Amino acid sequence: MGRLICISNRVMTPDQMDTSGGLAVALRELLNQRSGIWAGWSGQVSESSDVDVRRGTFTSATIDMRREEHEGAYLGYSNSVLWPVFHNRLDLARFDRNFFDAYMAYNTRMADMIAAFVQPGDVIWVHDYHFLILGQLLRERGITQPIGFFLHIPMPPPEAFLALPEFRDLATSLAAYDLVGFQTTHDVGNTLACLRAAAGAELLPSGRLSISGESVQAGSFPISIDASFFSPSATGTAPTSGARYAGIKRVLGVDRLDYTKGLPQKFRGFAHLLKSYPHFRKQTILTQIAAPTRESVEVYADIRQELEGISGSINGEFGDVDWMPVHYINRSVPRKRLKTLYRSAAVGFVTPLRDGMNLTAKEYVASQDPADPGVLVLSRFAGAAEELQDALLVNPYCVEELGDALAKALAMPIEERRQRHALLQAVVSKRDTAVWAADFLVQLERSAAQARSPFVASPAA
Ligand code: ADQ
Repeated sequence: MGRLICISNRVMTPDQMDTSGGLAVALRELLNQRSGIWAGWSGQVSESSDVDVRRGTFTSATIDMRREEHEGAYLGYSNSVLWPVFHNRLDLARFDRNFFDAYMAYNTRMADMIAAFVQPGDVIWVHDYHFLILGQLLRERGITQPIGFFLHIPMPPPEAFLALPEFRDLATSLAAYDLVGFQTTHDVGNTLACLRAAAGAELLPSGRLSISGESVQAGSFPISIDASFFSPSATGTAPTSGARYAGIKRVLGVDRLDYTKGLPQKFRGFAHLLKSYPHFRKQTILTQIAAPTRESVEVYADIRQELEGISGSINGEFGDVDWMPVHYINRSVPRKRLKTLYRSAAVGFVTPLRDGMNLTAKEYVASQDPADPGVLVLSRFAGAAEELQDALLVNPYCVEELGDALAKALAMPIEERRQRHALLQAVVSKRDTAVWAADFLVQLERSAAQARSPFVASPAA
């Protein structure tokens, strides 16, 4: 088996013991097994061109971003253009030609660094929207090894994709990969529609997509979590969800503080519950953990202020000396604490307006006591909804629907809670992140072999 080279925006170094998430754990395991290289951003902004290489059970290779790249490629093109457009928020996109130039410049420097490492037999796996065009830049440097790409965020419909001034370049650059992976079958459908509209792509009888004389395989690989970490039978787990917050049922939200996560609507949905179902007053609280993120992008500062305003007004309207309905915590919490919180919550309230997958939904399910599980209320527009059909699925834009779903969840009989949870748990525990990554890599090598086989019809044949 050849070495694996992973490229993602943030990177773990071999000396970093504390892995913050399931994906980091899974990638580290894979890289250990395949004496791989993890390449990306060091997290530092400087004018240095040095590559920081650290060797351990795997190797990390990182570069600093130059100030112009940080502003133009990272805060600019990645997070103020691609992120809003791919989440169908054209109104929040900031189109600026300099952003794309900086994105190209940063991807080019990353391609140069990786090209210097690649050896025969290596397999390359590029992650996410920060590096959409990296595959093409690697091909231009003569790299013929298998290259796969996985998009962690949703693929937009063509109406949004075509609003990107660079839509043609982005669409054709995907043809450089052997495999492009998405979170859901819906994303794969959008990809086909976008590539058709942007670059005249066609679906070949082999199932591959042909774009500008090249062919690429597209597939759905729903990402999962490290379910065993969250399992209630794991050591160090808190009391069951039966022992609720002093007799009060907790509705829990855990999100990055991002406009895609639908937090204002979520808060208003909770207010609707208190207004329309007054018997739940003093019987329930909403705990919202919201980790600050991308604070130097203006819209992120706006949403923070908006949420402080809404939570204050709900507490002002409904709160009492002995009960505050909204507990809004504006920071990140350690994963062990998160597990305890998930376990103690009667309802997992996960209502993004749009989300690639949403790992919180899966983590909540995995943390429940099967004998007395809580209820997952989940947005239809989270990628996770494609698999988690037995959650209470809601329209996250409709505040009344959110409040009604909470009322239903809080009153749900134990038999129904157990039944729904068993079905959801079966999905979550079926494939963990390690299985997800292994599936992707098997498909990648298969697709690369198919593309290089003289017996497979090429698009021109
Ligand atoms: P994110 O948008 O970051 O990821 P999500 O899938 O919810 O969204 O993952 C967040 C992770 O961070 C979860 O593991 C969660 O536990 C943790 N987290 C969130 N808020 C936290 C807090 N306040 N404190 C501590 N931990 C917190 C992107 C895409 C998603 C996709 C993932 C993985 O936007 O759609 O599911 O990548 O592919």
